[in-house]
Amino acid sequence: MFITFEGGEGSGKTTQIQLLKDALEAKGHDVITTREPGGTIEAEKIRELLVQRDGGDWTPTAEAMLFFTARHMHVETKIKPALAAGKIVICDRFTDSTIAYQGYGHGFDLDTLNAIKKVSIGNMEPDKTFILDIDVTEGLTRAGKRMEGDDDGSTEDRFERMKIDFHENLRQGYLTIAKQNPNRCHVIDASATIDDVHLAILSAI
Ligand code: Z5A
Repeated sequence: MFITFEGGEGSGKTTQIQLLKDALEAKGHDVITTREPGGTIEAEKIRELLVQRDGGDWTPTAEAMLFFTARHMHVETKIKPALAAGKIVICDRFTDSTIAYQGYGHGFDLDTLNAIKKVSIGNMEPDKTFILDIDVTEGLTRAGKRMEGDDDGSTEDRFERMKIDFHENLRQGYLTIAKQNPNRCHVIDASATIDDVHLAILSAI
């Protein structure tokens, strides 16, 4: 089974992925977690170009193709082999992020994005997607809190620094994706406590 987590900044994906992994392993499943952009050596190199503050001033087309180049490598060399070996793969972000961020957020043409997707990964789709939905200000406050703490010295904040309107468009984009894919996508209220969000995810699984 291929499970993805989606949502805006500070929605709690990383926290919930770890809890779900632990719960599935406790039931005897073989689980790997991974993330996008990244997940393989090559894709992590592309991640640096995309998310670092000084990663580069990409045109929208170049940026979209870089996300899908990383995704192609990730799917071919990590996700498909793990699924073939019977593992559950839980991925932090996947194609829905590109549709939401580059498409609904930045206004990149959705038909062009879907054409790039087709060339890059064919019909590869997750079996289940959890969209962690949270009020934009609340999510950004959570993400900001973490940045102020500066515990890891991270400068991966190029997207977090964008304007609030962008984040609102992004949130609505995710809700539209969920409506268009009701069997695959579950919208989870991410403003609840960590434990309650986890229970909602387990019950959907
Ligand atoms: N991007 C893109 O544009 N196009 C694409 O195709 C892809 C990505 C794949 C990197 O993503 C950036 O790339 C991302 C989109 C863009 N933009 N940004 N930023 P990322 O996944 O690496 O980065 P992120 O979205 O910022 O994720 P994050 O910082 O790792 O946040 P998170 O995983 O959603 O949340 P968290 O780390 O689990 O929690 C954040 C804080 O909130 C932390 O202190 C938690 O303890 C706290 N938290 C979590 N849950 C709760 C609850 N329920 N209550 C209270 N506090 C909570």
